Amino acid sequence: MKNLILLAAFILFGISCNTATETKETPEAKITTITYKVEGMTCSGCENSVTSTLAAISGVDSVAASHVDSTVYVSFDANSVADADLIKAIEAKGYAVNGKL
Ligand SMILES: [Cu+2]
Repeated sequence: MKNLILLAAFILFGISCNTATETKETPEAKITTITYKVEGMTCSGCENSVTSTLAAISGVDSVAASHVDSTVYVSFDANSVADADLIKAIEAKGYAVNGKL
């Protein structure tokens, strides 16, 4: 009988441990929008290059680039991707990020 109580205690302990891990909260999306000042875009091809590069990054929601205004608007989940990574990706394409609007 004592063994049975011990066994029951172990089972209960196991169940409570499982529920503890299952109810772990997943972080909610923290949608952030930034408009970068980007130098070096001269045509719609440049806009497409920047747009497709950023859109391919996980966590990026939407992108709008304009070579006329020298701006790149990005909407993203700040819990998935960092602002600095977006800047790095733009600069890796050969354009210069000159701050934000
Ligand atoms: Cu171009």
